[in-house]
Amino acid sequence: MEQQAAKKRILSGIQPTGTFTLGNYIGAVRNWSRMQDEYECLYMVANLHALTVRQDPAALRRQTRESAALLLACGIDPAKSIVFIQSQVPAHCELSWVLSCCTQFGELSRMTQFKDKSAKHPENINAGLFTYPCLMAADILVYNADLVPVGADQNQHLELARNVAQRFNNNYSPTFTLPEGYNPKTGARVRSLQEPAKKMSKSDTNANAYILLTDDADTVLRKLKRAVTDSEGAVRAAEDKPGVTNLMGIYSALTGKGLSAIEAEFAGQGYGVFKEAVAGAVIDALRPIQAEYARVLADKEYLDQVLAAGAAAAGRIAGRTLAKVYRKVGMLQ
Ligand code: ATP
Ligand code: LTN
Repeated sequence: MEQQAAKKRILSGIQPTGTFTLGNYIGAVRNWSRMQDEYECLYMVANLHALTVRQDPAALRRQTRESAALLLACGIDPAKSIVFIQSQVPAHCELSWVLSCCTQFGELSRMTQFKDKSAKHPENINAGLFTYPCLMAADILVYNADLVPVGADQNQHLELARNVAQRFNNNYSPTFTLPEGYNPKTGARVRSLQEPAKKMSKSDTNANAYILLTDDADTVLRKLKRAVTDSEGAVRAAEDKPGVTNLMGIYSALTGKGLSAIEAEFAGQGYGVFKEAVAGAVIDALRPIQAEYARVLADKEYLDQVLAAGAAAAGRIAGRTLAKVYRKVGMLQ
């Protein structure tokens, strides 16, 4: 019998810093569920990464469970993929230390997320925020992931993970797979509805800037009606029309229609009609997710069992890589 080629492996993660936004969904999570049949997938809730910004402990605990439930509601099937909580697999932190010793201060200083988040939280520029990419590299490399599906904002961190992996392989011996990023064709960077120069972010202080996966139909419509556009009044994608172009991107990602088809569809119509159509597409996409989310959250035992099995399965793979790394760098066995 012909031997079946091993499936390539995927690892990705999302922080439990709030309810997922439409940006998280279109840029990342939606693609995760689509990749489950073709790849061996591991998806985690990155609760250790969330600590880089001050969190309320009780809220963090709740949001961690809710994030896991949302992953399942977005179509991630624990029968196909390993779903787990980052802090429940200690090998991530252990490998992170080793990798941080293979990462240069200068490399970390160039990370735009570090610069953005330091500017946003000047009172709490902690060491974890700075070494965040080392932990993210450990998340990926501890599983020797081939592919990492993320939104475009994470590409710089991924590039750093590749560089660190390569450096480790050169300094010791071939150990880590060099991971490739995977961005969706549309929606890799969904923008804030209020400040389209910025990305849509679940921790934005202005609730009108994002659509949450749990927003009801009225809220979705209201937020889209308030979305910042421009005075031209034409549905047309252009660099100097970031607000309208962003809404077209959302509509395109959810309906599969191309940008020129969308321009044709709304030719001669104002933003009001267009925004209602975008709202309709968003509401249709969220309806099944919200129903499934309510169901999963209500079944505490099921979620606990999925997460326990996920942590055990992930821990087995991660433990093997860590043992190899410790041996190679000279830790006493
Ligand atoms: P925070 O506001 O706490 O920084 P976030 O909304 O940026 O959170 P993350 O948990 O950092 O979300 O990211 C989870 C995944 O969602 C990542 O793959 C990231 O690239 C993707 N993502 C986040 N925001 C967007 C966006 N606006 N457009 C497309 N993808 C996004
Ligand atoms: N840094 C990512 C979340 C994240 C991640 C990962 C993504 C943590 N570890 C490993 C992919 C692979 C973010 O979305 N901000």
